[in-house]
Amino acid sequence: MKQLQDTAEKISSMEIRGAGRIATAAAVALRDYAGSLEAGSIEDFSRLIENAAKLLVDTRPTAVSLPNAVRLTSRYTSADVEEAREEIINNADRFIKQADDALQKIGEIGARRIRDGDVIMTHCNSNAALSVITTAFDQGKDISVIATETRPRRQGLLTSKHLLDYGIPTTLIVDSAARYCMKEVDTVIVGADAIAVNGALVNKIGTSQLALAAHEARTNFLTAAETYKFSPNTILGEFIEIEERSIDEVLDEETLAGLPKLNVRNPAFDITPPEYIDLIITDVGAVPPGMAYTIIKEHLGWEVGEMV
Ligand code: RI2
Repeated sequence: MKQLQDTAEKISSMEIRGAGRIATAAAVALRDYAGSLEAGSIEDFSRLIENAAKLLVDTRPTAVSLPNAVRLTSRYTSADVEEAREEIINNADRFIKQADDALQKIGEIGARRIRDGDVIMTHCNSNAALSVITTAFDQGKDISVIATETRPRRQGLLTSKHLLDYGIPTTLIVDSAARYCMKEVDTVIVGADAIAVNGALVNKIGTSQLALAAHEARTNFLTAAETYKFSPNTILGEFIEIEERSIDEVLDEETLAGLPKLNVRNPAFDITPPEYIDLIITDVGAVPPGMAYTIIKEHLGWEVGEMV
């Protein structure tokens, strides 16, 4: 239980962050919890697993990778505690392996869209987008990257460090310089926290501004998204909740104290409409946003009736 709570706390505080990483961390936490919990009956087991799943899912509301990972991991069919435990452990191991393989496939597929000499713009810090960029570089393509700073938490610094360590020339810009710099960019590639059934992309705040600027400049705009980042619940008409985080991330306590009448907001994600997205690079192929429904139906493995 302690380890489960630790993981939940780390996801909530963003010590563990990134839609893919939080999904994998949740699968690991559920696996270890299922492996060690004591339950006298399948009913007890079921209640404990449901509570654990809820604890993890409630940590962050937007990245659909989290509920998808929890749902795929916590399913079992047996009415025997030991067998159910085993099923969850196997589900988690399978999810973790598939998530890892997906990153590699996204890299291979996405790298085909990157040409020798390209300047790539990226936003925030996405393992999936980085997989595309580093795979293209590994193929010998002479590329460089413009990384946006990504206020307020400045994940662009993580991206810049990763790329520089890899040997890829990288320029950091403030978020508001994105449109100014767009004329130098050949391709924009970002990650995804969620893809809705209409192909809309939910990703780090500021993504939609990049998409708008790319659209205006006729620059390719790609998102890299594992299939487990597509949202089944949007088929039922549900909205994807946009997380509003603490305003302490925007301004420090002293500044806030000096401006008691100032309203500050900190939405963590925004929505990019499908018409601004050229392709979604998934582990099962590079698809147009209009294919989102098919991906959800064919690759997420549960029926609408099961969700309602
Ligand atoms: P990968 C991150 O969210 C960013 O929005 C990033 O684009 C997305 O997750 C996907 O990241 P946050 O956790 O799964 O920083 O591709 O709020 O690594």
